[in-house]
Amino acid sequence: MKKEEHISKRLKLQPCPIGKKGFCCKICLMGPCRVTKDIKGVCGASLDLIVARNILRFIAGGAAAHSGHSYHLLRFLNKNYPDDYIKLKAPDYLYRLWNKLKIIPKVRYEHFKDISESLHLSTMGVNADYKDVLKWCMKIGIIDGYYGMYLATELEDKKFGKPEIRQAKINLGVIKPDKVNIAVHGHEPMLAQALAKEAKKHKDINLIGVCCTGASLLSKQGIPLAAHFLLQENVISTGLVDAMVVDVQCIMPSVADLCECYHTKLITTNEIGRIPNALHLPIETEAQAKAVSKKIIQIARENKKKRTKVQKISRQENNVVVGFSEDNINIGDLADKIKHKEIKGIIGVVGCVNPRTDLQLWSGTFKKLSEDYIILATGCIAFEFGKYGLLDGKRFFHLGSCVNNSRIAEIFRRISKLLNKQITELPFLISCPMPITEKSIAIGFFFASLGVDVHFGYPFLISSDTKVTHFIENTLKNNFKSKIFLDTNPESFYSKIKKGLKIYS
Ligand code: BF8
Repeated sequence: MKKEEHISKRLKLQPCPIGKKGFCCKICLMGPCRVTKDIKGVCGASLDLIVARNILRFIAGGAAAHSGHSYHLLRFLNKNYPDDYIKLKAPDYLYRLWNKLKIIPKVRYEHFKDISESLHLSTMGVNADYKDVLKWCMKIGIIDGYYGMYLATELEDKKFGKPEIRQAKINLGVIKPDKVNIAVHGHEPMLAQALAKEAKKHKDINLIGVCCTGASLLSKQGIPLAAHFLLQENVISTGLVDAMVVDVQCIMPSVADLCECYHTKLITTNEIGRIPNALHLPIETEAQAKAVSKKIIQIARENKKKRTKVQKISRQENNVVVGFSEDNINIGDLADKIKHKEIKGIIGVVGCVNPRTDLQLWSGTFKKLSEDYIILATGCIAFEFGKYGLLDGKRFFHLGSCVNNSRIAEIFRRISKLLNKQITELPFLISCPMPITEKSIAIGFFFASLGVDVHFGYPFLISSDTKVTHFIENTLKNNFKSKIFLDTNPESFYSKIKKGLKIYS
């Protein structure tokens, strides 16, 4: 079968309806067990236990990715972080609560052990108490927030600078036919930043971003962002991209297939991110990043001569305002607006753009909600807002990549401090309307631990009426004063949120 045909067939794959609900246990080889409320797994695991374990394993995957990101940065920069990192970053009252609940790591690098333990306890025959498993979900959510997102954001800001507010361009139109186009894709900025520095010296080089490596360059240097997750294949199928340089996370294995259909040279740069037939140029130090950047420019320049299949696909370009952070957004003004009820609240819209959802409808929903709410956006969904002309820096604020969700948490923390309230007492909401990855679920649990209600718009293992659903919608409130809820219908979500936050409480 031709590769192009294979790609179109992929899009028709339907998800397993049982797995989608979280009702499938494939932790041991007596299964996979497809359980119901009445039928337990072969080992006797109940539906609730299986759903809870599946959620925990999802969050562990997300926290491992974010913590791996910050660990790679620490290694690259030859740095360490304080043992009491969470104590330094979290509000005191939350730190005391988490301490009481015994859900925070205390020893340096203990978070990796906790992620490992979460896999251990959710393996067959260890923890059979679904409520305790869900407590671990909160613990790993906190780890994701601080040892993943906060730490990565802080290290990146210190090394590569804080974002600056500026006009910039996004979408496939930033790929220039007359230039050598090099796309950087993934999440970690170490090689991308070195390449950005090097590319500046060459007039014929057009550096463009994809996904969160791109969102990070966009917010810090205004480097054009060509695509979010869903458009990554389109970047290659323009036939204009001479090298695609990838690091880790959200790189579809299909990009390798597409690079075989076009002239694009695929280059992997992280030791854990290998792709068959790609050129592997791993970097671990600044000197290596510099040397590899020079080499990539040479390779891409040579490769431009091999362009054969330039496609006439729509390559739109959108103007956006980017570069917001917890330091340059007007926190005092936001606090005042909340206090005087000039806005109904702030919604952090985070995460991915899932092709199984209606992207346009969700974007339209947040556009309507922006009449009453300030919208803080990160990651792929921020790109999607930019496509619809919403990233104006007035009602919609672009805060960077997905690890930069810590900026949203920090803005919530600072506003609550200014208003002398707890985070949970203020009209804040996190919405992840179109999640794809494990990371987006981990992010949701992190915000729930801060006392913020969290909305998911696509069923991720909590789609049905189980005790787990009830627990995360109701029992979380006892300790964390937050809830995690599902609403897959943009219209019903809109009409509920329109009335004001905490409507679900
Ligand atoms: O971390 S929004 S598809 S690119 S996971 Fe991935 Fe989702 Fe995009 Fe960035 Ni975040």
